[in-house]
Amino acid sequence: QARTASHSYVKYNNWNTVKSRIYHIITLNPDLVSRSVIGKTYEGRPMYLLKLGKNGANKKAIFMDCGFHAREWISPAFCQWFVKEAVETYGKDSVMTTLLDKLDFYVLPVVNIDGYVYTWTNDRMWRKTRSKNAGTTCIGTDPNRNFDAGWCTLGASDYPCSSTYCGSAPESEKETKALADFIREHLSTIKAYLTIHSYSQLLLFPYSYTYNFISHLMCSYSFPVKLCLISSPTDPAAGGSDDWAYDQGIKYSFTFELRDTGRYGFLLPESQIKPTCEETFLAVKYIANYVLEH
Ligand code: ING
Ligand code: ZN
Repeated sequence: QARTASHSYVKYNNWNTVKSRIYHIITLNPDLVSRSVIGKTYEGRPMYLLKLGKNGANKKAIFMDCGFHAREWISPAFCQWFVKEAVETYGKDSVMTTLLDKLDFYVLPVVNIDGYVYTWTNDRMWRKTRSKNAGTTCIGTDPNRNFDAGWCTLGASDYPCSSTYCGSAPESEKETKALADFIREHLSTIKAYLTIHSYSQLLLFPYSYTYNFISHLMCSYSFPVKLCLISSPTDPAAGGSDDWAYDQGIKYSFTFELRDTGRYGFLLPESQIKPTCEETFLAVKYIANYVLEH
């Protein structure tokens, strides 16, 4: 990967560029953003987690991750956008100012870094992690089938060559284990879990591993009609992180499927980064505000 590429929020950025932008943002906003490492990927890359918010006691937190699936490039683009927009509107926009004063956002900009790098260097349509599987040359596990939520019972494959391979066990992947460990350790503060995917323009809520809807349907919480209308169950699929987070007691747990509805699919043109991030930012802000008030 070239180290020279400069970062842009309206372009897709490779991992090195994302990494240096993260460093840059922290340096410029030390009172709002900090960084920790929650683990290492299979190929040994540090998994950076950003914490956004003013220092304060007993703050609720919202956890958001991007880049589970390598080819869904709009997803990491959104996490980067979110951090930028939050920092830039703090002190200007009253809602964002309150949110960062009263809440912490944990943002994991890319979960599956190895896969993301691989989509830049080798195969644009790669989805899974890059871990080796015993007894086959097929590589990788689907990180969103690798959580302990009805693991591998539905909509997942136990065949390592499948793009929805559930892995050898729940949390077999270093990336999913690191994420799950962090959430388990912060369960007393994390009130919402948001995971950003693409594509299809849906807001999904638990459960995906059974046909049962959760008792805490968003609409019954008087979420705006706009969000309710795009809510829809997916085809059942077990082992997803939103279902797992919900089962940990995080009742506001959602999977965002960003643009588009299929015309470009994973190859969403860069001209759509800005509108996609703007609309998604509004939704995340809305949910965060809701969580703060309930
Ligand atoms: N969609 C999700 C996937 O992992 C999903 C849909 C959400 C499945 C939650 C299971 C649980 O297949 C994409 N685009 O990745
Ligand atoms: Zn996905």
